[in-house]
Amino acid sequence: MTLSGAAQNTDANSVEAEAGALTDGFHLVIDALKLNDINTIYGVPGIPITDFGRMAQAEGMRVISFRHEQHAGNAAAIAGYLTQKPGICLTVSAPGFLNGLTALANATTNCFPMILISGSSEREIVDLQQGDYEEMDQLAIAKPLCKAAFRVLHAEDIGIAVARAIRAAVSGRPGGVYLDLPAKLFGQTMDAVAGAKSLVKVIDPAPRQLPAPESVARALDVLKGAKRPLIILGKGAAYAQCDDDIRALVEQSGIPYLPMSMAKGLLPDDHPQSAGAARSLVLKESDVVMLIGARLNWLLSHGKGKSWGAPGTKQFIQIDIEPREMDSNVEIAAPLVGDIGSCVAALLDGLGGAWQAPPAEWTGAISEKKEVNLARMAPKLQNNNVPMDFHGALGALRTIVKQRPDAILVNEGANTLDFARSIIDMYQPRKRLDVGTWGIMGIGMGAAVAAAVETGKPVLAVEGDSAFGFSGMEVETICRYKLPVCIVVFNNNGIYRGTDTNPTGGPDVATTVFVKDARYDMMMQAFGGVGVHVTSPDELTRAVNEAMDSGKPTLVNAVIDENAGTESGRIGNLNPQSVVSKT
Ligand code: ADP
Ligand code: TZD
Ligand code: MG
Repeated sequence: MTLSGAAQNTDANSVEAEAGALTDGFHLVIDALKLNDINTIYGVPGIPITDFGRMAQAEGMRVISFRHEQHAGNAAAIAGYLTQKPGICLTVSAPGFLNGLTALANATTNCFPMILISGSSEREIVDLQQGDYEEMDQLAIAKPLCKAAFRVLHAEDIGIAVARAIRAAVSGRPGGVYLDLPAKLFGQTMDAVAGAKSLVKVIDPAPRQLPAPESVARALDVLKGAKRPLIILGKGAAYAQCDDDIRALVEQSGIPYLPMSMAKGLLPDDHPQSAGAARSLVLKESDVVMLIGARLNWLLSHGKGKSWGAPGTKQFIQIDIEPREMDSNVEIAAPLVGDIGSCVAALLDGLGGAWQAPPAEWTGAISEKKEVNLARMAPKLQNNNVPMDFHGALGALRTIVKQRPDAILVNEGANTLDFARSIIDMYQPRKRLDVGTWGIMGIGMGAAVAAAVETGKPVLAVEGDSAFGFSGMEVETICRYKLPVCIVVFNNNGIYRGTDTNPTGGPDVATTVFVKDARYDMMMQAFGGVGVHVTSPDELTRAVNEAMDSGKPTLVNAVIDENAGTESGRIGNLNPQSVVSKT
């Protein structure tokens, strides 16, 4: 990764200073970030960080101002995921900080490196609770929600604090870090030469962590004993950026693999070894499962229960940098603790010539199942119904993504998410950004902005109408920075469906229903972007292709049959049921 650079840390000599000149807290923070190759800030201005943002821009940093801190924070998290450098989110004190905190907690949950930098009010007043402007003990509140939290009181400590924040965010299991900068710190001055010397360029911020040889041997033993092996690739594997080795391991071992949603495209979804279209079969029938950067959380039914077949019939190998992840839900027969790059390289080394590909019975059964499922799906994806159903609309987008494999897909919603995840194939690593571990709504526009800013590639955001609403105001941000983002709102008049009614027959509409036939496209037009209203898959195809060719900020309001969705998409089983009443 770029942060580590050459090992030329010593005295921060890349920041030059004139003898006798002064520097201050503002400039030391900026210089500390730049020294560590961090050149982009996502935030919202206000007291006490308005001037900091201005100065950062004046010093050549890219400062992207949002309309709400949560979306700036989500952008920072996605920037971290895409680049392996911590994304920076900058907020004002108390309320701005709290708005950013959701994103910080979400980043930590997803193992994305980011740093939330918030201005804060004066320590003396906060600690005596004397009612300062936006008073809050932010450090204490942030601590349980992130990997590490630091406060800086003296300008000469800024260099080391930024270095610690960077290292905490990206080393080991990546996550969110909070950096508390009280207003007074920014104005503190110090000798510029001493200031430059106080900065730290982090050497090797995310050191390789090699797996123990005996752990590698154990993992290979378990793998070799398998009759029905399966590899599960998670977003940790995508984050690790060792794409070629992962592909080599899958292909040389001949083992079928299942990508978790953000690992789609790490190998192309049309790869012959992909078991994506035979998910239930492989989860149930496999006898050895190797997890690479994927946790056995709710997304994998905790490795237990019906979806995994009879208890005790499966052995797990798990590759993860976090030792405490092992045995979190079920026994891990072969824990392989280390960074994915090193672990996969060690396994590749150990496969050697004696490796036997999995039995044809197993791979054949998977291929058969895939064919049946894909053949069943194909005609649905080609329907040209008006109003559109999810299959017809997503069939159109699936073709567009196939033709534009380097575009980044952002995806959130319930039905809009669940159907898109299985219907839209991905072809390149780290091209799919979605609701992640929490299944959180509201990541959409932050993720879209960061994807465009960090990669310069076109972005296609496929959004449920509810999901879009959580960050919808950021269409102004997208227009303001003229980002190549095409948003498609799957407008089914509400959450899951637009058809619910108020059980009392009273004047309020049902809790899941929105204004009928809303024109989200006009929101984009309000800020000078392109807004298009479409009702058929053909119109949708035309509008999205046009947007992606032009690179102009575009919002396509795609009318979806309000009857088409199901409750909670595909996770309705997680809803608690009342035994008393059923409405
Ligand atoms: P998914 O949701 O795709 O299943 P998770 O977020 O549950 O993925 O799991 C990602 C896992 O990857 C985490 O347990 C994290 O510790 C691990 N991880 C992240 N980066 C690395 C890395 N470079 N090396 C090893 N493990 C990693
Ligand atoms: N709030 C947050 C922050 N995250 C959530 N996941 C939810 C609320 C609950 N929720 C879901 O899990 S999906 C969803 C909500 C509100 C919206 C689904 O409606 P949609 O998608 O319009 O986005 P479909 O296509 O109509 O199903
Ligand atoms: Mg909806």
